[in-house]
Amino acid sequence: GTNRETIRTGLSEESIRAAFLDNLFYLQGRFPEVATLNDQYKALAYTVRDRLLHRWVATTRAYQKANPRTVCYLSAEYLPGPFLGNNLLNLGIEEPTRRALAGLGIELDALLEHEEEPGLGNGGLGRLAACFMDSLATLQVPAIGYGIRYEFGIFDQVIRDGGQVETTDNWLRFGNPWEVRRPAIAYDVRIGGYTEQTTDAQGRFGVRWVPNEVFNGIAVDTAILGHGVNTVNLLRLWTAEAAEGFDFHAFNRGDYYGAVVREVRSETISKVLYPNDEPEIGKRLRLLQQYFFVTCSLQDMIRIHRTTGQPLDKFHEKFSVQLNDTHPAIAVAELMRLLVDEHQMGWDAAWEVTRHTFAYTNHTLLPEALEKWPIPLFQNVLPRHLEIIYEINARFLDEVRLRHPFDTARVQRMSIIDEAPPRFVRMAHLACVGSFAINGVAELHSRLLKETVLRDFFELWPEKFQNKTNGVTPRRFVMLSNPGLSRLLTRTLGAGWARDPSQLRVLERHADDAAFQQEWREVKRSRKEALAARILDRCNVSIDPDSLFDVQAKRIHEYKRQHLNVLHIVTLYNRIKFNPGLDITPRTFIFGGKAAPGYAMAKLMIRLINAVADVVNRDPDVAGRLRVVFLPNFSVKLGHGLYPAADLSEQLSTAGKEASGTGNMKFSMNGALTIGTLDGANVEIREEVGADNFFLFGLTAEEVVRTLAEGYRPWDIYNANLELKGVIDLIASGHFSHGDRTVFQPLVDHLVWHDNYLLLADYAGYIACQEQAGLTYRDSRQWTRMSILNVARMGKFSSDRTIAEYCRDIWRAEPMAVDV
Ligand code: DL6
Repeated sequence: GTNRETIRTGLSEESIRAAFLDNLFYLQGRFPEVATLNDQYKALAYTVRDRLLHRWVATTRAYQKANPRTVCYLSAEYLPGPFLGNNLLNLGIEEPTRRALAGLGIELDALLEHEEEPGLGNGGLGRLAACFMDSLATLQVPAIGYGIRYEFGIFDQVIRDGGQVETTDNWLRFGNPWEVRRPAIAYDVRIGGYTEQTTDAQGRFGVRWVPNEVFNGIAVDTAILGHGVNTVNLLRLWTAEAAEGFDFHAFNRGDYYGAVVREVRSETISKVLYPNDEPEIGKRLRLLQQYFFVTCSLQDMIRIHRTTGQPLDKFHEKFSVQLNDTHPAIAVAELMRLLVDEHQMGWDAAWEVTRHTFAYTNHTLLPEALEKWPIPLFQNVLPRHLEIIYEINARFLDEVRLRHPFDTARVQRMSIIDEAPPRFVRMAHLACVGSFAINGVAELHSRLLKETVLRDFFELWPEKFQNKTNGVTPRRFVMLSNPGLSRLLTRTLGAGWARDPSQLRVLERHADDAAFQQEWREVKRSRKEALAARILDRCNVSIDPDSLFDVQAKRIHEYKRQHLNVLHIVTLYNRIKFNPGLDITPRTFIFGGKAAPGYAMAKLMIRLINAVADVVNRDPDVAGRLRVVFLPNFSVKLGHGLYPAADLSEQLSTAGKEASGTGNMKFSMNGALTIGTLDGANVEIREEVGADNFFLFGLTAEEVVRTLAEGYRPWDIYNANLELKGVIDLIASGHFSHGDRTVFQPLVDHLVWHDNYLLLADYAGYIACQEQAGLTYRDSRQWTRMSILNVARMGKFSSDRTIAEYCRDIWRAEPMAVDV
């Protein structure tokens, strides 16, 4: 007896099984005997989505009624990871679902494994946006995440002959059961053309923008359910389409083909994610993408605001809009345009609304990563916005001059326009001028922002500057990825820790308890075995679960220094070769991460890792002591298996370069110890877990600056440290490249002559610290104690804490419970 109601919403095993069969039959025209794995996956996904929609409608109704203040997160990237497992977890129906499927002879884990995740981001910035969406819903804060529905996300990485090869990520190939397309929610997006002065009937001047292209942005929605609550917030991603009937000129001339080609062009806007974690200087399509999703999102907010019956000069009371880095910073000019040109608001009133609407998060100090657009390109794509930016800038620079008379250098430095030919629009400056709050993503980063890249702005508006240390969601990164640890935590502490991770502190009492330690090690051991099985399957390398799993997983970048890790591996290799009986802690080094396709040095680093792996893994002299694995195509999903299995987490960035890091948090929350520099959030992690439970090495950010200023000479270090010299010479000799001395020469030359990221300066300290870590690992009681204390003290790094701070200090947003 399963009625319609329970088929759509029921949470019992029987309802879920009936719903699954119903969806298999009516949505896909399949029955169990012929259903493929993908059919089964989709039938289950739709079953879960029905249960989300139920809560989604309830949430929308509640928001419509109460008209709460709403957070809008504007981000060009989201990396949500697979949805199925997370939604089952947040609905609390994993067990009945498992049983419902088992009754049909289907294994839930096979369906979970089948899901292809949306790789709509490059790394930390996109994953942070996804953690924030999870926490906003869990904290029951009304919020919308706006972004781009890229048809092709981050490329798939294949390792061929030791090097990275990119293949297209076709994540929509088998359809995406989680999204709901909303053809009725569509907005015009104009591009190019020119502007002209207008006069209305009352004789008032205005500006008309005559574009030379118009296309549409269509909303595609995904429900984001909080954990253990009914709140479902919206992730609204825009997809581009040809505007119906726009190209009537072509049609009138009978140019059917031309019109269709235009359609192809407009759809390329949301076609592919730029795979670089640094800006694409001068890439017209990238600017189009940014403007495209920003204008659709702001038009959508204005539409929503108007349904409340409130006037537009109260827009900033309804919405708080967070700019996730400068990618959406054009929003400052676009909101001005919408208010002034389209809604006839006066400039001053519009500016009051605009500067109270936006807040800006900076995610990098790297000067090469600060976005700027050449004026000729900008003018060509967004002529009206350039005029608006000039006006904003003129008024802003008057304010600077008033405050600092005669300081023309300062005016030039702060201008939104960089006057160096061909002249550029500086997006970070636009974001600072148009925002009421500016924040960095870890204490150190926020301090350095104020002292370096945004110093002038800090001097002008100190009250705007804040810090919001990043966090990660313990639902996905502990409960979902590490069910064994979660069960142990819940058995020991009760179930409250995932929502209130300060409760984890109680674990400190068990840190020395032998029986508890034993259970702790068994959990870690089982995750290491699972990872070993996956690595055998994927990479055909067998690894020993008793060895120390030493893991570095993140984008490949010189500043993140994966090659410093390699120098350590080769150091150990040399030590064993010179001293075959050497008694060292057996280690398995595991790497994961993608390199930007155009970043030659990063690709060479991947080549080096694989080359060293090849030689080390084949050398019987080091067998049983050293293993090296490069896990291809790192993703959120692979992370689920990696964080819980790690013993040691490598966080090696040159101090002052990593804004925060969030992988560092995921590892430590799963009981890995960190070896790291005083950089980004490492500083705060060490503060929380205690200096005794963290392997620290390396120069401080201040020492890095001083060392470089004093005329750094890596060549001298190379010559002074015989062991280091031996390592570098071995790489240069062709030992890892079949005798070819040219392959790694650019990397080696760079290290001994330039070494901008100070690997050689930090080498000796790193090696000594690694030795300490290796020795500590042998004392399994000591290691386990440190591991327990890490987990016990990582509560601060839940993204719930981060979001609560944003709500309190920036967004002035409050929770609102939803009933179903
Ligand atoms: O804030 C999230 C994440 C930080 O944890 C990383 O340290 C930082 O490198 C990353 N920043 C970027 C830069 N993108 N841009 N622009 O991805 O942000």
